[in-house]
Amino acid sequence: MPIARTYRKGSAVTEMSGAQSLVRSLEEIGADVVFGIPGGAILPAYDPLFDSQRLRHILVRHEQGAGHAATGYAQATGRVGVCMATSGPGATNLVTPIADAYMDSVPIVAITGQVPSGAIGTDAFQEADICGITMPITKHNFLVQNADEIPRVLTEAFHIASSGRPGPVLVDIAKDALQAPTTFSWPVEMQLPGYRPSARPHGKQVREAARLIVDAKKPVLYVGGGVLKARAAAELRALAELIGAPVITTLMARGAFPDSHPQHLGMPGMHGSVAAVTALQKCDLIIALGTRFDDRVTGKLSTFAPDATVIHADIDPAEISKNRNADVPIVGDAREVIVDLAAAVKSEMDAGRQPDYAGWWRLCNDWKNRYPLGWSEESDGSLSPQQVIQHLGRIAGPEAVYVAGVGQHQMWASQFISYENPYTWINSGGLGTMGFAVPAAMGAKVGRPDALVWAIDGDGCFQMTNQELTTCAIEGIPIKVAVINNGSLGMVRQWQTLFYGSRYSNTDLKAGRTTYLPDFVKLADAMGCVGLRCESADDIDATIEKAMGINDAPVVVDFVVGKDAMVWPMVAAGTSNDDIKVARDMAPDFDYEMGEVVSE
Ligand SMILES: Cc1ncc(C[n+]2csc(CCOP(=O)(O)OP(=O)(O)O)c2C)c(N)n1
Repeated sequence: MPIARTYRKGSAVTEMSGAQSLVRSLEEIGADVVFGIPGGAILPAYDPLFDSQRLRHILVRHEQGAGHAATGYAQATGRVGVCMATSGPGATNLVTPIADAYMDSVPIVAITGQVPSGAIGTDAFQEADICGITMPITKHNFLVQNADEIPRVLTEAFHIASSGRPGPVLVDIAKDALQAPTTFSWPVEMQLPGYRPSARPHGKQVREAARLIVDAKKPVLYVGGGVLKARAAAELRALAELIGAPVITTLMARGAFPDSHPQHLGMPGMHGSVAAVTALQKCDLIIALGTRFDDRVTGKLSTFAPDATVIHADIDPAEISKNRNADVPIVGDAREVIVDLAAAVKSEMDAGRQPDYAGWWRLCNDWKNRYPLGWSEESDGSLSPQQVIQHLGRIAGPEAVYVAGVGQHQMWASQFISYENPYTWINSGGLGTMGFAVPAAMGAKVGRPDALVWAIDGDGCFQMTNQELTTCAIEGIPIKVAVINNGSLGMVRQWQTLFYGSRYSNTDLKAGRTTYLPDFVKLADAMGCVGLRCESADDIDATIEKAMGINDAPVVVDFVVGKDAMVWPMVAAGTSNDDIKVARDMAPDFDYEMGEVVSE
């Protein structure tokens, strides 16, 4: 978000406290929502916040919820999410969501109170060196001990969070700085001499990339979350259709390219589609856009895409050649890169150099048709989690926003819902944070109140942060939650089945009990939500439709599903993508069709 646009020019210099200056700065920057919990050190800020007409404060039940809500808000809207906490335990409760936002490059600003400046370093009550603690998990952090600095630091924090490669910024403000008298005028000038993220790609590199694209026989567009951050879905589609190459979207990029598009092969990686994983593995050219060759995508790195030349475009130069050497590195904003690349490819085509991928498409389409995503029914007749999620996606539709927790349900939600639009899929990709879904869905719904927001959560994840449903009920945030309740820590159980001889050490959440424990319907009711339960395939659609009809309260649907379902395909951790399995001990049969790709 270009912060400068939100400046209101010409305000007079006004005397006020540091705390008032903080609230005014947030208002002037254009923030509209703060998720947080007060406490001693941040208390001065809560007093003027009480009077603000432009800032809505949402009182969460746990600071982790505030942080994930800020992330959900940012991911759904493209604006900076804001969370606030007191010093010590308030601040340390933000550590997980800050790390989560850092891994997924999400622009959030976390504001924490700090003990008075004279007490810093004395082990004062509720003192924690949150700047030190969050140094490696923030894009930048500030310790403010002088009230006069508050407007400038806030301006810089929002700018750093949202520009270049987005990320979390922490602003820790000593209590005495909040209480001290200061003057306020707006706008303020930023002092960031060393911070100049470069958005414009280098023309020579782009032309080189275009030449490789038209010469390639087996290219793949490997699209990551950076394309969504750059708001470049439309430009991506134009480029993809111009080139005509297969497209794969990572877990962080689901929705950046329509799932229904014939050029889409699906998601790569550990639980990616056979077509996407194999195309990446067998291609001769990777066009990587806003993506980082994460280990979950590459599998065993030394065996990844052995024949591929790599074009790697990213706004963060540190990503280029970090994991896989880039033959053509392009540093720049994904939207600018895509637009320039399309123009350069067009020039090549106009000069008579037409790409020809017909042979490659025969292979890709064959993999796509031969190995579609699917599942087998539960042997004990219980509800299939994949079926629940697929029906939810069909009924809620492609305009809804889906927010997942972490585990099997997250992978199924990525696989079995058809994402047709950008910003309709929000999840914790890099950190894999259980407990993400409910608070992130709350933040998404606050940011986009008109959107239908469904959290798809596991029963393990749900038990980590469901208390934010009370926040949702009180604050009028009617999210819907589908708890995919398999009674276990399913993803860990799956690994125990496959790699630990089915020894289920500490993954049975009910320790063998057959009762509902906890009873999610009663729990929902206790938190001011409507609770529903579905245990049979015949009731899936009616239950979802019933939930869809309730819009004056949050809804929790307890889908009681079988515990033995597994996520397939799978590339086991540390193994090569060549060893992808479509089911237990079942590898796809590639032998018949590989060989030289020749176009007719
Ligand atoms: C905070 C945190 N703790 C532990 C893990 C390790 N972990 C990954 S998936 C998973 C199980 C999740 O269980 P559940 O929410 O029930 O989802 P399911 O896999 O059954 O769909 C665990 C424990 C994690 N990712 N995050």
